[in-house]
Amino acid sequence: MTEHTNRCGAIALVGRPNVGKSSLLNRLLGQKLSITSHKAQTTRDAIVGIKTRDGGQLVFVDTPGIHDRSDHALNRKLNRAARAAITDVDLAVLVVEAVKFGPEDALALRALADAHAPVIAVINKIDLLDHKEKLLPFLHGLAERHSFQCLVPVSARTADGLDRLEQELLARLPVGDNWFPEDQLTDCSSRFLAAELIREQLVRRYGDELPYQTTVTIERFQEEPSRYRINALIWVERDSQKAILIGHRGEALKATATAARAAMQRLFDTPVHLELWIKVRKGWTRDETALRDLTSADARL
Ligand SMILES: Nc1nc2c(ncn2[C@@H]2O[C@H](COP(=O)(O)OP(=O)(O)OP(=O)(O)O)[C@@H](O)[C@H]2O)c(=O)[nH]1
Ligand SMILES: [Mg+2]
Repeated sequence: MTEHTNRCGAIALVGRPNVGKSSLLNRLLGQKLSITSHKAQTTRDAIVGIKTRDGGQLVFVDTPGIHDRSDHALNRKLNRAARAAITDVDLAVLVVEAVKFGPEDALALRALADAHAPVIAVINKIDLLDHKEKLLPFLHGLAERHSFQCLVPVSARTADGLDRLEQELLARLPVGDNWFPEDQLTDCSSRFLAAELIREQLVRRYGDELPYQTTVTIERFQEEPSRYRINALIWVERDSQKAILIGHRGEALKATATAARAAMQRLFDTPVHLELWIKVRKGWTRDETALRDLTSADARL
């Protein structure tokens, strides 16, 4: 009986911004799916990543970082998206950074405790620890904050600890058939993923220069026999931001497009023709309606 047991369930990756939730997902999947950067609040929507292996299927939900800023409509939307993703999962992973635990980590833990999901604590970035002996007291402190299922130190960068994490996760999922075909990576549409890969370049290149992150919509996504033809719009708030993104003689925009196109070709495994345009729309990060219009167009399938 036991050797044929198959398990399947949803696992939310939750934590404050920048702890490495999306990096962890990509490393677990063995494929870059969710965008990452050194800037906080890179992930904006719940992203589903599916890992099928011997013994079952792990359906991960990467979530926006939970934070304590509610000044912008966008900030409120990110917290709502993270909390919504927690409500319906079989298991949650609280991702924290070794050896840091601050008010936003506490906020994320509280959201998980409120949702009554069983929680595994993952302590990421152990590769950065200069003194490994700092880890044990940190684990003890963490264990006192919540009755975690278990605590697993890992590094998304080096993959240290990830085999154990996967085993701990799978063992706690409900017995049942797989939800998705074994070769399916995500339920996100290719349009959505294309927009994300453009946004990744913007966050990485201009995260420090633009006062707030920009958004991207896909105007055209055509799957031709030999390539994908993609036209995308980058929305910014001011003409000065548009000028930064275009750069001298369009060089900056060209570099952004080239990098995004390369990432798309890797993910879609097909040649991509990409056209990027920039439009100015004032005040969208503060305006709930504009935000809905802009972010719903490229939602998942
Ligand atoms: N050294 C080290 N860096 C890591 C590790 N995991 C992630 N990072 C880095 O941490 C930064 C944030 O990673 P993300 O995966 O984007 O973090 P996130 O938690 O998804 O962030 P938000 O989407 O903003 O909530 C990036 O610069 C990563 O390269 C790790 O194990 N070790
Ligand atoms: Mg993320």
